[in-house]
Amino acid sequence: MFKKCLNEKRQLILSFGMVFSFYCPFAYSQIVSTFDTGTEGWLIVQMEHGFHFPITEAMEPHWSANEGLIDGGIYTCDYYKITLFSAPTMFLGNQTEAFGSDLHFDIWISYTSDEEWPAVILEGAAKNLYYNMPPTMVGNWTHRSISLVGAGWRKSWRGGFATDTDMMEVLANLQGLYINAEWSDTGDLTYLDNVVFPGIPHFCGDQDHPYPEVDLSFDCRVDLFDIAEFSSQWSRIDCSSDNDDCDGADFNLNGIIDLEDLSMIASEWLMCTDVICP
Ligand SMILES: [Ca+2]
Ligand SMILES: [Ca+2]
Ligand SMILES: [Ca+2]
Ligand SMILES: [Ca+2]
Repeated sequence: MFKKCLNEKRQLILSFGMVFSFYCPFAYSQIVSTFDTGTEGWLIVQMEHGFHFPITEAMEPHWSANEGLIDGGIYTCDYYKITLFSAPTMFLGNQTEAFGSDLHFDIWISYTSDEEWPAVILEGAAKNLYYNMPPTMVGNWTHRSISLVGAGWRKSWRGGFATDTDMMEVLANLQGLYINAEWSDTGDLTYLDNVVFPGIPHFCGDQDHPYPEVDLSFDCRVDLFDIAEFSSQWSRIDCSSDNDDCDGADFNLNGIIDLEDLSMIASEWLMCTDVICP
């Protein structure tokens, strides 16, 4: 048995068996996180007791170069009421192409209360879907494969079963993909590796999520960060291609930064074109 989260790392390293996973040949586009060199944008988030939304906290997971199933992996202790791994925006947005395919991942848990809990939660624009499973064996990497169809999914932790239509609806505007890191009533220490999602990678700046015209910070949002960058260029009269049109702040390309450019920010104020927008 493992007693505490971080105190037991030595024991964990010794216990890591190499249980390799097998995936089907890749016939469609997919999004993959193998964590070989870092956390790849994943977060640890908090859900309320009972696996209720909203998500109320977030932080970066721990990363280890050699404690994944293969090379690097991410892990978390039991930091929150309910602690979950949260996928980056690349996994989100319109993922209807993923319908009918399988989500894969490898997970390693340290503690269990031997109860069935949500293994994966999908957050949609108007509804959420939960896939309950018993815990994996403590101290063993276990491969999980979960079908992205209605069957087997529920509309809340203990709620009614979902239909294919529910799954299509959620995948059409996927707002969150969460893999549960809580498998014990007491402390947890959970590792994750090799997440394979059969969808299309989405990110700010791609064809479906272009930068707003006045997005100087290139985050697909027009907000105070852009105002800050714009202010640093204010009243310049030397904008040209030599200085990238005053680092992009000369929106109307007339060589000067003035109220006309500011009014263009105003016209796009709070615009969001990101994969997830508030
Ligand atoms: Ca890895
Ligand atoms: Ca716990
Ligand atoms: Ca911006
Ligand atoms: Ca101008």
